[in-house]
Amino acid sequence: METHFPSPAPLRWDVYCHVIDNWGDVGVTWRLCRQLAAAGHSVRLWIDDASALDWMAPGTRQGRWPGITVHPWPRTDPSARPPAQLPSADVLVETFGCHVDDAWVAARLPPQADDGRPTLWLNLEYLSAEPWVERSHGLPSPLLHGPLAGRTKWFFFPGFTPATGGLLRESDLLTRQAAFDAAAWRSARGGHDGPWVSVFCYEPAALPRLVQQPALGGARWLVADGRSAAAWRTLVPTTPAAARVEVAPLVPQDAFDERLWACDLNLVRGEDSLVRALWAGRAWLWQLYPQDDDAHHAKLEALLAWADAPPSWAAWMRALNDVPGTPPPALTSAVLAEWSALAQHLRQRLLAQSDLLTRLLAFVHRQRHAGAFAAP
Ligand code: TRH
Repeated sequence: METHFPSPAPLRWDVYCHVIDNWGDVGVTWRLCRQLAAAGHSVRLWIDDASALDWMAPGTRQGRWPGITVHPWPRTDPSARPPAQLPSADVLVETFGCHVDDAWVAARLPPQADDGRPTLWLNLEYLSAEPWVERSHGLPSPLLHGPLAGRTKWFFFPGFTPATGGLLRESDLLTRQAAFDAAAWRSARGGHDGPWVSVFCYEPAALPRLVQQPALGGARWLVADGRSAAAWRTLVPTTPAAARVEVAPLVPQDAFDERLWACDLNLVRGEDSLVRALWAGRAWLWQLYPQDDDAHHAKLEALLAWADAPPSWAAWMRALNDVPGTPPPALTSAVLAEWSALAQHLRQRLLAQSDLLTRLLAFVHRQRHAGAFAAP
C-alpha cells in the first residue's frame, strides 16, 4: 500500500465543482475528495449540482463518507455568501477552472491559516498528454488587481509523466484489484463464453463497425445507461447473432471500476473513465469529449504518442474520434491480445510513478513552508 506524502497536520480543504454536463466534473472531484479524506484531511465539497452523487457515491448527503461534507454552491448568485459559522479553509481547490467568486474566496480563504502558514489557492485543470502540460504544471498566476490583489492562484495539471501532476489513484487500488475475482463477477451476472465489452461513450460513428469485428462477434456488451445506451440504440441497428447486449445500470464508482476490471475490452470516454481504464489494465479504447474546433484530435494524438501506440490501436482510436483517414484494420483476437498486453504495459509504466494526491500534497506542503509566492 502506498503512503502519501506526510502532511504535518491534516488540512481543511474547500473543493469547488461546477457541473457543466456529463459526469466527469463531479466524478474527478469526488475521487479527489475521497482520496483527501482517506489521507486524513477534512474536506468540504461545494457543488452546484450534487444529483449524480446519489448513484456515484450513495450516502453522500447522509454523511456516509467520513471527513467529507457536501455543501450547495450557489455559483450564479452574486449575493450568496458562505455560511459564516464554518471555519475557513487552508487550501481552496477550483476544479476545471470553475472560478469561485472573489468575494467568496476572500471570505473562505484568509491569506494565513490558523497555523500561521500561507493558505493555498489552486486550480485543478483538465487532463491531457500534450507536451505543454509539463510547462504549465505548477505555474503561479499572481492577482494584480481587485479585492484579491497580492494573492496567487496556482495551476495544477494532471498528466502522464513525472513532470506533471500525475493521475488520481487510490492508495488501496492494488489491494482491491488483487482481491477482485473477475470470474466470480462474470458468473454472478450469468456468465458468457465470448469476450465481455464495457461501453461508456458519447456517439462514436464507428461504433457499429466495432460491433461487427471478428473478435467481438460473440461478445457480451454492457452498455452504460444514459447517453451511451441512447447512442447504441441510434447507431447500432444490428448485432451479430451470437452477441448479447444489455444496458448496464449506473453504479457507484467502485462498482464501475470493477466492471472495467472484469471486461476484456473497455470503451471509455472523457477524463475519469480513461484513467480508470488505465488502472484496469484491460484492453481499452477512448472516445474524447468532442470539441467544436477538433481540439480533442490534438489531445488524442498526444496520448497515442505517449503510449507509443501500435498502428491497429491508433487507427481504431482515430476512427472512434472521427479523425479522417483510412478505415481501421480488422479487430481479430490476436489484435485484441496485443491491445491487452499494451494496456498492461501502460498500467505498469504509470504505477511506477507517484499518484496525483501524493504530488498535490507535496506541492501544498512546499508552498506552505516556502511562502505562497515561491516557485514550485
Ligand atoms: O461523463 P464524462 O463524459 O465527463 C466528461 C469529461 O470529464 C470531460 O473531460 C469533460 O469535459 C466533460 O465531461 C464535461 O466522462 P468521465 O470523465 O469518464 O466521467 C464519468 C464519471 O462517471 C466517472 O467518474 C465514472 C463515473 N461512472 C460511475 O461512477 N458509474 C457508472 O455506472 C458510470 C457509467 C460512470
